[in-house]
Amino acid sequence: MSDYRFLRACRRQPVDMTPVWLMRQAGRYMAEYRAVRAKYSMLETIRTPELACEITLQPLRAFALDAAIIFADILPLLIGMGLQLEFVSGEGPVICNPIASAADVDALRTPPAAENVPFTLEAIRLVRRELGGWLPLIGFSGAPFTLASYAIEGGGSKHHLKVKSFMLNEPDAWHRLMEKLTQVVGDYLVAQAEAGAQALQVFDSWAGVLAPADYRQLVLPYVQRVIAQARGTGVPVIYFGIDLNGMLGLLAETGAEVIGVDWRVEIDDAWRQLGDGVAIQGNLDPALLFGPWEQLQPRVDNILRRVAGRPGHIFNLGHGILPGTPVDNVRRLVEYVHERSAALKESAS
Ligand code: 1CP
Repeated sequence: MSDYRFLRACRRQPVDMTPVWLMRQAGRYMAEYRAVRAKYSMLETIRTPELACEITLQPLRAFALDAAIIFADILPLLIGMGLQLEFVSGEGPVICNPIASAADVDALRTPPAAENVPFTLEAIRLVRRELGGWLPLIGFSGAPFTLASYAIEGGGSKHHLKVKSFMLNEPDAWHRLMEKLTQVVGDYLVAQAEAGAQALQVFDSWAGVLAPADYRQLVLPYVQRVIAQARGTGVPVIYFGIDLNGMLGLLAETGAEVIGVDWRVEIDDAWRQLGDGVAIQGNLDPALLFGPWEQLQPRVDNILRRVAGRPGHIFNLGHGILPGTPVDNVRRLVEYVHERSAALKESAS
């Protein structure tokens, strides 16, 4: 049995205090990160295991976090499949040759992770060596739908109209695309666990743009397959998306041990809908970190009060930490979640 607070919470075992980590905890809000990125491009930092390792460790040195997450991105996986990805500064990711037809789907390759993204697997091995027994390491992948969305839209999107049109107009090609992504994502998750990742998070950031019936029919079966494959390695799996609060009952069917929730739902309400079979991660609005501590603290208390010490809560934000987030609030948040949750447990026993 693991002694790491984070892994115990994933398995809904009791903990001494609530574990906390932050999605995108390595990133532009940290001066240390900006210093590395001033010298190397996004893809260079991801493709150089020593740099990815260094960036992974930066937030752990600065804050009392309970887990590391490997520094990488969900999108480089698409490069080996045949898509030309660039990170354009100030604009985000861009794919120069997005998928527009069934023939484009059929031309996609499905290389194994060891060939496609060996640098991230090596970075995982490096980080594990550096961490020793200090903290557990989370690996991650984009989920098939969210990757399909980038592959078809060619970047971020407001209405996700191209991906939705493709689903409707090319139903056979849609399933072939999801099959290919499922194969690549499943293999990537397993390879990360084999390289040393002790938990795996599946980011389905944009699945919430779909109606529940479409999610169930066109997306959920693929999510279930990648999660079953990942869980076959024995490590806990976290499934995360935003705007999924209208389909929490369905998320309990993904097979993930932990479900990540955004901030548009009260955490106890979300947990009631998810049921007793899963742990929960979230759900602080990342924008709250821009306010004064006096505003932030009662909102953190609200989450802890609603969880009421129930085993299986991992404190996190409801989406990634935003560039410009005041570092002092991050430090204070992490310390406060530990102190307050420990005190609540003390007074309850
Ligand atoms: O330095 C920079 O300006 C690059 C910003 C950046 C960073 C720090 C990007 C570009 N990716 C990352 C790293 C990253 N991406 C991590 C690192 C590990 C960590 O510390 O948490 C992770 C987990 C991701 C995952 C990711 N990338 C997601 C899923 C999570 C989410 O926020 O929903 C998504 C959607 C992406 C795509 C992506 N990559 C980068 C940006 C700016 C985006 C989002 C673009 C969009 O809004 O469509």
